[in-house]
Amino acid sequence: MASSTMKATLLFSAALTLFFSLPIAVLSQTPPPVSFHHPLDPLTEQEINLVRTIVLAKYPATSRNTLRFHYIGLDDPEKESILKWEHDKTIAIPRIASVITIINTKIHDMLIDLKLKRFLSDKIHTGNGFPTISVEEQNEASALALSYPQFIASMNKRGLNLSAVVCASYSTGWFGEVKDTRVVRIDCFMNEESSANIWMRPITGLIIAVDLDTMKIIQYSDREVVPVPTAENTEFRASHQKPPFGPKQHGLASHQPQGAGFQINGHSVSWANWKFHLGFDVRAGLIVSLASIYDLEKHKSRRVLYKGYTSELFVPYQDPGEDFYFKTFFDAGEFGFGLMTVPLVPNRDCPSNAQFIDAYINTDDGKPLLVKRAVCVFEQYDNIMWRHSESTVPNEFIEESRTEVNLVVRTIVTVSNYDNIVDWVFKTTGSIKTVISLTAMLEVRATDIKHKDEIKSEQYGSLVSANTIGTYHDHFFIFYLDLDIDGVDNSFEKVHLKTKRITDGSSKRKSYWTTETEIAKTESDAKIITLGLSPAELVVVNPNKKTAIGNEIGYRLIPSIPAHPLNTLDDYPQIRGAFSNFNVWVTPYNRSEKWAAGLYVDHSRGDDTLATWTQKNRDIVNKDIVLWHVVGINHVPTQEDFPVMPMLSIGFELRPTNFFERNNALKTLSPPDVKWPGCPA
Ligand SMILES: *[C@@H]1O[C@H](CO)[C@@H](O)[C@H](O)[C@H]1NC(C)=O
Ligand SMILES: *[C@@H]1O[C@H](CO)[C@@H](O)[C@H](O)[C@H]1NC(C)=O
Ligand SMILES: [Cu+2]
Repeated sequence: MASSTMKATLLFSAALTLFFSLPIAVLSQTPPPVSFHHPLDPLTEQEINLVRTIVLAKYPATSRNTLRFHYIGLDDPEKESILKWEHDKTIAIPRIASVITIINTKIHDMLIDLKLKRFLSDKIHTGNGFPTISVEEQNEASALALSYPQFIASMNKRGLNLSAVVCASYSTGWFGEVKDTRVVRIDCFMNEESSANIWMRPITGLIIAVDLDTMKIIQYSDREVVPVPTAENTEFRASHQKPPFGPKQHGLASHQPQGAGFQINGHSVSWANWKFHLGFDVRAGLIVSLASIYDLEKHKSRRVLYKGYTSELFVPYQDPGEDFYFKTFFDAGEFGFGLMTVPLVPNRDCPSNAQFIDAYINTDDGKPLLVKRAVCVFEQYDNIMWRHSESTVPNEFIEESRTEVNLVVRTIVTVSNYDNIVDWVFKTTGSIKTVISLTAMLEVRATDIKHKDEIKSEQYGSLVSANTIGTYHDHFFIFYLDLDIDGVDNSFEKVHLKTKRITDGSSKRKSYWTTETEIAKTESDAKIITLGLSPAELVVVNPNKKTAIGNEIGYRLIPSIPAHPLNTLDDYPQIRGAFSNFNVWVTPYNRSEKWAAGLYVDHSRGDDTLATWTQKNRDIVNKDIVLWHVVGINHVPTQEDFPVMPMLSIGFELRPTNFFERNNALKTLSPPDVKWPGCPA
């Protein structure tokens, strides 16, 4: 949730100065590489600057305070034209920027043609909800508290050192208000020398609300004084830890003497039998597009995924008290998954054999900001792809296996206290595994309770340390998966596993199970809650293509461990986050249905969500369809989540299901053994 930490401004590239200082001779020998331009490439630094110039030319007299850029991104090219372009690169694809600005408190939804350098449209949004809150606004709002006289008085009353107080801003959602404005709440924390772990040291009991349009504190109340939990045992920096240390760990390295087995050309990646494109967006973060796998037998590349990304992340906390009830965050729509993407740390976040891709996001004055190493790509040795020990044949013992090397695409989105590690893992067998790992710090409330025996009333969380309640909450990620299984027109099937009784005495058995296939005809048929689902395979098939022996070509979703919301359907956050009501949804492809909680999510009212779109109950048979998958956890904090929470991973697999004639594991030879320098073979 919310962020107030300033994106490092040190990230601006020094590449340009370097380039011009090169001697001429070098320049003439190696002309600067012309980067391959793909129509799905994210907007470049120059293009973001161009957007700014065009918008400021139309609204010249406007100061930064009354004109802010809340979103600058690539307007999705028409899918049809991209599919044609793949076969004929001479087809001109328009290059259009989608821009959301707030100008004098009016929300403008703009389309700008970057080739013609002009506006295509400029509409005022009059519906519910506001755009993503900018990082700069959050910082300005958070800073207001520190100079607010009543706040200073509150700190004095508590005996807290004002210079050691830091504040963060939080989106406030919607709770049935008839009229609402762009309001955030501010929470503050102690940041003393003794611990950098501010999240374990909240200053509980204050209500501070800021109107972002006027940038003023509009509500302040000091409700109760609760002691700030002590810094003891909360510090996380290794350099500040005191002995004893343990357990001891040995070094381990990835070493590829043959070099990387993948190529990155601009934003296009090819590796083993896979090809795909990696886009980036300030709202979605990483976008995987045009993923196709080469079929050795059919001698061609076959499409699996047209586009996949995290459409939203809903994190509702379960403390209904005055200072917590509003904490029901939408990390993509309110804060921007791309805006919150952090530069990956080589050898820490990604192994030494990784390659990195930079990204540009926009600041709220419309300027490009470089996020170095926003995405990494690396090969990972995973031991066994397939193996067998054959001991049944007399006088023969065969041990046969193939080593699995996977390709991982990783990005990390840190929204204040929580870090979300998103991995897309490609396997030569055709599977795509998507793994979300949560780590970082809990969102806690201070209490005077020091021991569980003292708890006399509902605390809405677990006591994770003395004076510290780790609030119950959920994380619901929703993935947008526009699968195109060997072609655009697909259907969604539920293959039910059904118990059959044997009553006629034809077998010694009393039962067996078999399959019954149900084709989801409309959107309602495809809404699935995986918690408690009776066994079924969830398969996206291409009903127009069959294998040589007659099976429908498909890919199935092996869902994540089930997570289901427990809030009632009429609770305001749940209306806004209604996409989490089901784990699986299927919709007909619609270019404007991208954001599962709506386009304008801050203070949204749930009238533009996956749940409202699918009320039309559209036909989904043999059509271009999109699969949406909700992955999540209901989080009951424990003492091991304090003072930091190690990675907790959840994920799903898209697995070929009668897509290939036979498994390609046999033809995928294991890579050669690696000889280490100085080691006997
Ligand atoms: C107050 O906090 C600041 C910043 O952490 C620190 O430099 C200063 O020494 C603190 N003052 C007292 C009296 O603790
Ligand atoms: C596409 O989505 C938009 C937004 O939900 C909707 O207004 C429009 O009717 C949809 N088009 C179709 C053909 O369903
Ligand atoms: Cu959690």
